[in-house]
Amino acid sequence: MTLTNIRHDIRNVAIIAHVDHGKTTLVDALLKQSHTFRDNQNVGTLIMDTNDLEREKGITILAKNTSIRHGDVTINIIDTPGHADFGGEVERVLNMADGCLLLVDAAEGPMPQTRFVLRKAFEVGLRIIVVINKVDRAHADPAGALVKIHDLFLELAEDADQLEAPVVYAIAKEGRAGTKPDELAADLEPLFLAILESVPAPVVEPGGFQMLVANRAYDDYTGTLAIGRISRGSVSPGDWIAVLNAAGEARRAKVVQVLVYRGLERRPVEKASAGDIVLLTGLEDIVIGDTLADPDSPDPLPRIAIDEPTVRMTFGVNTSPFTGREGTFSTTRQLRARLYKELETNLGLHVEDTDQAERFLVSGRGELHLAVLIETMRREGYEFEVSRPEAIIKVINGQRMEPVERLTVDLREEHLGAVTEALGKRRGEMIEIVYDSRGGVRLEYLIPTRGLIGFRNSFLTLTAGTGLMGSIGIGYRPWAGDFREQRNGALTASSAGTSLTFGLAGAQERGTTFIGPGEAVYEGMVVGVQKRPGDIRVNVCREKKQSNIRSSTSDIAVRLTPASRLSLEQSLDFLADDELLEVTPKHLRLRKRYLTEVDQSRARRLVESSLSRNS
Ligand SMILES: Nc1nc2c(ncn2[C@@H]2O[C@H](COP(=O)(O)OP(=O)(O)OP(=O)(O)O)[C@@H](O)[C@H]2O)c(=O)[nH]1
Ligand SMILES: [Mg+2]
Repeated sequence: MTLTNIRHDIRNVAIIAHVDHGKTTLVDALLKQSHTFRDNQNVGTLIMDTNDLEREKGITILAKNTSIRHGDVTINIIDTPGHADFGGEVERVLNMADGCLLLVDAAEGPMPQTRFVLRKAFEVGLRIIVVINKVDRAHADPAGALVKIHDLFLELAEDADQLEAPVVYAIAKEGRAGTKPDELAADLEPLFLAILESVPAPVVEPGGFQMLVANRAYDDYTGTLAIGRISRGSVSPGDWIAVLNAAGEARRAKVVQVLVYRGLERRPVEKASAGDIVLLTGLEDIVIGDTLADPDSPDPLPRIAIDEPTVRMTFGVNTSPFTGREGTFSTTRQLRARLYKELETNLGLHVEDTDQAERFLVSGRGELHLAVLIETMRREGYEFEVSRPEAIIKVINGQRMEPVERLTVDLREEHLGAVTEALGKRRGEMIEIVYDSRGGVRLEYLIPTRGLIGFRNSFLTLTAGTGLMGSIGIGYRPWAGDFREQRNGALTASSAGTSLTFGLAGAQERGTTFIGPGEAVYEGMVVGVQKRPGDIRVNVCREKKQSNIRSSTSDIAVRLTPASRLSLEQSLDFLADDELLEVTPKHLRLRKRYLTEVDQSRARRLVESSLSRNS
């Protein structure tokens, strides 16, 4: 008998890439071609993007498992999100895999998140298959993309072995792949072969049961599910195991069910062994990162390392005059409990109490990471208020340090001047500029995270909606110095009431309005943005004076420009330091932190007196 065993019947593969390079589309095709569905079953596209927000935004937010059969082999697949803000999801699940498919869009080439996920894959020691996807795109340049991927490998590989990676070309959307870009098979068989040949079959360590909890799910019938890959031994329903937590304590628990993934389903099994990816029920109070082990050999596995958050904001109890009207959950206790509960599964997130009982500091990996939490909570019925997102500044060895990102921008040459000027003002430092033959330019920047907060809106305006940008945190650098970015002033409601066409028309003479007629407003609510810096108060509830005399002009209907409604992310981008966003299940309302002029001047006096005291 050999001491180690190899599970030739299994391959565990993660799919990693920059956002939108086609991961979930490829999983669709892998599922369909492995006959997971009945022939007449209509499963649609982006099958794995199952939650509502993923469907609406067209992006993957949570990493998910599925499993297919190819011949005698079970291929466990882990789909991951490509957006940098959800990088924590990628870090969390890579330990379940032995290999990964690194997808790269043939037209875009490697992007910032390609670098991040490849580095993480190397760190975990995964074998990599490069998949150059979307070779059907108009400006696809598979050869050019491959050269850049090689450069990236040379830069990131930790040992020479890692430089060897097979390359497969694909059109995920059509479910086709091949080893040459212009000779694709009619199906994904070449990719299946590459997986079977290049992804190592799991090695089974001898010894008692051991598994790291990489994910957690919840089911009304079975309760909490602990998800992970068995690294040693085997497990069966009814087994007693030890749960080893972060504090190094062990407690005993009994496994009720052992489930494995089959396509989109979970199937109970009588036994699962090292190499299998399983879901275990019956274990309450499990935290991601815990080790489950044989009680006779309770050896903990290293907990999952996750990069630190870089952006934070406060979540507070709703203090607007409308508080308690629209949400089901609006108290400090409910808000606090919900935020801390999120930490159980959202590994990239931090939550802290503040010196004010009704405010919490929530830190994440980027604006979108926090925006998704806000949107999820409002859909659950919570109402609260949030402050402007800010970069997390640290003092390291007495020096003020701030998070810096590597930014990649693709734009048309005619927008180059405007964008480089805007990035320069935000302390961006250009490190590379590449012109292509079609009038496109790619820029690489190092830029403080601070400079990117609120930049996306202006970037889209500066490039007339044609620009692409992606960034990824690269760590802390010395503070790059102050910069002032002046937003135009807010139009704030001067009194409470219901907005009227006449009043809004008056406001529109001063700028753009965010609300339409017939909406409830309160004093200090931000109802629009004016054309220059400095807030102005407007009475959007003003009625037209009634007069008995019909004049030829007074009856001319007032024409309103439709309200320009801000989405959640646009609202977060818009916020100034002295403003808050009120979030309820029904509305997003921008407001001044201090609603009335009296409160504003009192707050200003307080700041001034504390400044003069400190000076
Ligand atoms: N032309 C072309 N488009 C593709 C191909 N594969 C995927 N797409 C399209 O690319 C877009 C993004 O695809 P997704 O599968 O959602 O990308 P993803 O990598 O899962 O994105 P995230 O999970 O958000 O990181 C979709 O509109 C797909 O239809 C392809 O081979 N060719
Ligand atoms: Mg996806």
